[in-house]
Amino acid sequence: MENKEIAQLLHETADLMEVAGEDGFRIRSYRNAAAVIASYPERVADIVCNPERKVTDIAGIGKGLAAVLAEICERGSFDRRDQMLAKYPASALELLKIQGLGPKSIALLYEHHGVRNVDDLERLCQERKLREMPRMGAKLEEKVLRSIEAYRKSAGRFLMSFGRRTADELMAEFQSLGGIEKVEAAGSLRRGRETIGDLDLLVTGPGAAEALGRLVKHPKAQEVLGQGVNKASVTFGLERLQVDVRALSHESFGAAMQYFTGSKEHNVALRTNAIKQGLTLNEYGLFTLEGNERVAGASEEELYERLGYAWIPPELRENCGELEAAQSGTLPRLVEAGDIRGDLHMHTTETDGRATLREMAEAAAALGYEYIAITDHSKALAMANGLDERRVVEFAGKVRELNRGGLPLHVFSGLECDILRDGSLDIAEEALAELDLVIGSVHSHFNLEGQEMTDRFLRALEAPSLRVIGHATGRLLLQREGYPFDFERVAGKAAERGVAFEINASPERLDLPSHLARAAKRKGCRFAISTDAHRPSHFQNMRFGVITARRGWLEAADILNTRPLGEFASGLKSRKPA
Ligand code: DGT
Ligand code: CA
Ligand code: CA
Ligand code: ZN
Repeated sequence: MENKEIAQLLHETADLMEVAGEDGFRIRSYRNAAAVIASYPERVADIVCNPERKVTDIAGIGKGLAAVLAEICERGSFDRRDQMLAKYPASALELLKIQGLGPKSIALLYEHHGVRNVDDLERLCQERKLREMPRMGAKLEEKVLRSIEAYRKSAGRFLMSFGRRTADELMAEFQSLGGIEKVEAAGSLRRGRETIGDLDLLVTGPGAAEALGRLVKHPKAQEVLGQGVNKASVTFGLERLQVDVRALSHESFGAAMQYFTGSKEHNVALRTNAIKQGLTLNEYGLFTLEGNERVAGASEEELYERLGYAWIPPELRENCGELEAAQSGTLPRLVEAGDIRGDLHMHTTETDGRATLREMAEAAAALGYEYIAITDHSKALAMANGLDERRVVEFAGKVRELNRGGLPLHVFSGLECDILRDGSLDIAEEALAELDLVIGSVHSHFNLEGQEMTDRFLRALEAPSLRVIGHATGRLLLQREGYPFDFERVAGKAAERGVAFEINASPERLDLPSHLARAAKRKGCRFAISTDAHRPSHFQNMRFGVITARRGWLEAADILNTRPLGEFASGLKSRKPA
């Protein structure tokens, strides 16, 4: 069992105990252990099974938890969890994901109205009975109904990063079987959507049939949904992500990649165009309507070419103008991971990051970056020990000092400065002027009306030192919708003021969303793709930011951190980014 799976069992149990109103100490110890295990560098299950190791040597794991872990590794559950599940069904867990309801309310609704799942809760709201409960009211009832709708939209979907990890794991296993000519991910993962519904893998080669067998017998396969000669489907891992694997002949591989990459809308438009040319397109190839002769199929390139299109990067295949552009030779040259020369948003032990300034700088240098900006939090984020004016000035000095220490990259001093409710920045302009790069972010008062939020951003954009707007919509994928505001107006002003939008590459944010990045580009905006790293390993998330930028049709020239150091530095000084 993987660390993440163990952590999930502990969290789940803690959630249910919270619903049951149990003693907080036990709940906290489960949650702490879950956090420790989730980020532990070794497989904790291996330590549990190894008689020569002691799991209690891990900080945060005591005797009680060691027994729990032994039970989990033996039978995939533990006593306390089973007891809780007997009391509250697993479906009660999804109620905790509805914004506006805490564990106490859920317990109350369960006891008084037998609410056991989201459907029950929705019915209760529609019958206007939630508002009659003590301290709940009509406003909460409306909020809960809205949250249910948002929850349903995201239910059963997974973060792109999780899909990528699972795909990489399975693809490596298939490769190791031998006889695999190609194995690739298609579907929404290949298109770089921020969330995926299921995973679509394609294999070809003499070992392809064996790969299907490997999938259905995989130790992490929970349920086999289907198994045929050319296709197998399972639910995978505790998350029960659906994985479809298809085996194809060499001559059909390109056509299958094209078909199963989608999107459906893109494919429908492409097929319609094929028919106009007397051709028919399916997952096996491109054929003549009369005579059914194969004209293409082994590669996507030949298929698009035969239909009169340039090859279209998967990120653009949403039928949003890419087919027209591919016909007229006007596709953008999308930014690539290799174009990125620095990371412009990260945190250190100065505030809530896990590594020091120097450790972050060295880790970034090891990735080959030419520069980074270190942008810790400002004082409004007291919980994160945000910097006040005095510490901001000191911090700028520390960074100057660091740059004198012979690092192989340049460090810019920065700040992720809170945009307060009224749109003013949290730190006085005098102190901000000491820094190279100020990002402005919203971290509070998410519930403003659209107009007020728009005014808040418009005012923030007046601040002389502001260079970038951080994670502009505030969305948290699968958890929280972004707050509403007039994006077009804010983007218009950002372009005028020479303020760039961040594309936050953290997999649970991917903010700006790609459609807004495209809209902002049309307004003349520039962008920064940044990871918001809180530890060196987070630098790896850059790829997800780049994919999001590509889905927004962005080119290297649109993105500040593709500039060579000198050009980037003079752009910061001259205010108008080049
Ligand atoms: P997802 O899994 O919800 O994140 O989204 P996709 O795009 O991966 O959708 P999925 O897994 O249902 O199908 C993969 C691709 O296969 C899809 O993008 C287009 C193609 N496809 C599947 N079913 C159909 C269909 O009925 N008609 C057409 N034209 N294409 C289909
Ligand atoms: Ca899919
Ligand atoms: Ca699928
Ligand atoms: Zn932030």
